[in-house]
Order: sequence, then structure tokens, then C-alpha cells
Amino acid sequence: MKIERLLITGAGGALGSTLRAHLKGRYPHLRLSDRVDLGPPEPGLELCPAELADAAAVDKLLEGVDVCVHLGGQPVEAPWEVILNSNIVGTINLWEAARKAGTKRILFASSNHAIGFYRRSRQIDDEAPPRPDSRYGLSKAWGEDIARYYQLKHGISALCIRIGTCRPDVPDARALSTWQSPADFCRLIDAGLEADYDYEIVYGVSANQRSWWDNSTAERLGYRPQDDAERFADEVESIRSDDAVTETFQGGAFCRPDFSNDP
Ligand code: 15L
Repeated sequence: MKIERLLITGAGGALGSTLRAHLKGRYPHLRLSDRVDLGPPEPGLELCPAELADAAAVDKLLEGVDVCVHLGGQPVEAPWEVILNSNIVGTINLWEAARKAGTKRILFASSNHAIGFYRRSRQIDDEAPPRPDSRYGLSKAWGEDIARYYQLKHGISALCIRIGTCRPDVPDARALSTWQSPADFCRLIDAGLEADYDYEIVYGVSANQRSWWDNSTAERLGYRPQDDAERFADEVESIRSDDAVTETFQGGAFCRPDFSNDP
């Protein structure tokens, strides 16, 4: 797929910043967007602040964009109103703008919280229907559906990445299963940009010995993870919750009935 202009939404966040550095200079135009400050202008970068809930702004953002890596939106649990604006209205605006702009592909940052209510005793693959563990997880399942709808109806190809725990360190025992190193995240994005497919769901996870997810679809697309959380096992094995729900389900604390970021 020929890419003249690539857009990263949520480019000011941790994953967005990693990807910005990784993709810089690869395509003729790299457009970055976020609601937060993206720093001073740099040659070769188009900085376009936008609110995802603002349809007119998102229309403008997608103009001339061949491929979008959509990391923007609310990244953890939040009250309904926040989820509604950022992750429901925001995704509608993004896919509608992509349709109008003739965007060919969207890589969507879904989350393991779309399937958080599977038990840790189960191995699942990308065919596993959503079992959202939170309002946030529900909005990610919706994102996977809107991506499917626009692919079937309007031919916008999509990769939905159910990201696990993507950060440089492994914070606890759960992450021995869910961790994805930032370098492996970039490898998965590269596969998603280069491979030939219409619509796929994959897991954003490293080659962890304890992974709960069969990621053979990602491997078919060319993803070759190089990292394994197991090397952190001695440090984090004992970092567990004493809450049974948290320890039973893949989504961890997000599954607790009292888990909430409500004010
Ligand atoms: C996510 O979806 C969140 O964005 C991140 O902050 C972590 O909570 C991660 O899932 C996780 O499950 O570890």
C-alpha cells in the first residue's frame, strides 16, 4: 500500500510518542494529532491538535490521509460521559472523516479490556467474542465493530489491536501474561502497515511464555515479537492482588464491581 501521508491520533501519549519517533522520516508526510500539546513544530511533521468529539475538526484532520494509526481517545476507565464523547462519538467522527477523505486503512488501538472477562485459565484467540470488563472495554469492543462496519461497507481496511500492558517495565504478575514491550508494539504496527488484509483483530502482546492469547493472526501478518516478560518474573511474581475477581479474570482490577474512575 502506497502511503503518502500517515496520521497518528493520540500522538502526545506514551504509545504515540514511541510511534512518532519510530515512524519519523518513513513517509513523505507524518501528521500528528492530540488534544494535548505536541511540542514545537519540526520539519517533516504536521502538528494538528484536535478534539475527537469535534466532527468538523476531525474531518479536517483526515484530509489527504492514506493511513491512520488511531491511538487517541480515553485510555482507561472513566464516567459514561467521557467514554461517550472520546471513544464513541470520537470513533464515529474518525471513521466518517476517513470515509470522506478516502483513507485506505485504520490501525485501531483496541484493548485487552474488550475481552477482560475471560478467565485466566483460558487461552483465547482473535475469534473470541468480546467480554468487556468496563465502560472503557465496552467502547473498545464498539471500536472493533465500527471498524468492521466501515471495512465491509466502505472498504476501509482495519487492524484492531487488543493491546495488553504496553510500557517499558513489567509492573506486576498479571503483566507477565499481558505485557508488550514498546519495541514489539512498533513491530506490530509495522506489520499492520505493510501486510495485505481487509480486517483483522490481533493482540498487542510480546512473546510472553505466560500469554493468555493465541496471536497466530498477528504472526500471519508478519509480526515477530522479540521480547518476553518472563525475564522480569523474579521481580514481579509476588505482586498480586488479594482480590479474587482481580486474580480470576484477564482484565484484572477492571473486572471488579467497584472499579471506577468516577469522581
Ligand atoms: C489498557 O487498555 C490501558 O490503556 C492501560 O493503561 C493498562 O491498564 C492496560 O490496559 C492493562 O490492562 O494493563
